[in-house]
Amino acid sequence: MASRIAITRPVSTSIVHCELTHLTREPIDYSRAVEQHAAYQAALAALGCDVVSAPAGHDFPDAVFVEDVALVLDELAVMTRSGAVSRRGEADGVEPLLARYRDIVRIDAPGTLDGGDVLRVGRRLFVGCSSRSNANGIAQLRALLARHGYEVDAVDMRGCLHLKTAVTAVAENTLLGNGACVERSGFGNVTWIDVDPSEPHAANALWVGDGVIYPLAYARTADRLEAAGLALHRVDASELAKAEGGVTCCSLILARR
Ligand code: CIR
Repeated sequence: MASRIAITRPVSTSIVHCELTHLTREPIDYSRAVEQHAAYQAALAALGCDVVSAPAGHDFPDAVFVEDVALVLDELAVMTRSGAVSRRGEADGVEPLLARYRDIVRIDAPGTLDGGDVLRVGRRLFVGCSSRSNANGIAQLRALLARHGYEVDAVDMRGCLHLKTAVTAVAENTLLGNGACVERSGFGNVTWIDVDPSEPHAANALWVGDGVIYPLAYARTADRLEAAGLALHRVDASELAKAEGGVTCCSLILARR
């Protein structure tokens, strides 16, 4: 039995109707997206996760982006409330599965929060002030987690959908980021790796155990990560990238307790 569980969710047949904020709509090849998602699940398994799938939510175009519906910590899971109204029903398909592994608490109206806006660095949670996560949602998160010893810091960001579009953790206390979207000084005393300037969308990487799942599209930033000694598992994530999704978005990673 693996020490981690990765919760994923199938690509919805309605994915072409996904939310888009910063991208222009392009055709998405559903079969190709499904194949790429399967390869992503295989990468999670190769990195030591038991991969479990929540039931498909074909009525919800963005359901594959399961990261956004919850924040999972060792102590509990927080069901979020997306700032995108079209995504609010997604949680119903994931919560019963998550409840097998964690006690559940939730963000209530008028708060909004997307999991993609929450970056954990040890006991600090950085939360992007975005179109999806508002001040009330961030304040609720702070109140829910204070008793578990987490500090919650709101982070200003610009020009990107979620905080983790702009910055992700790639190793202990090590962040990969795009300084055009976030101020690196806001993240304290960490090792910071900049994306290559020619690859502004390259900051979304998924650190799992000893490896990092990373898109094939960003060769120059991949070179920087490998030069820093990181073991990359490269995946083709091009179809879901057209839906403004990256590699963190398609799973919830839980330590098995
Ligand atoms: C959305 O706009 O909600 C989806 N089309 C993409 C969500 C990507 N999720 C993430 O970055 N955590």
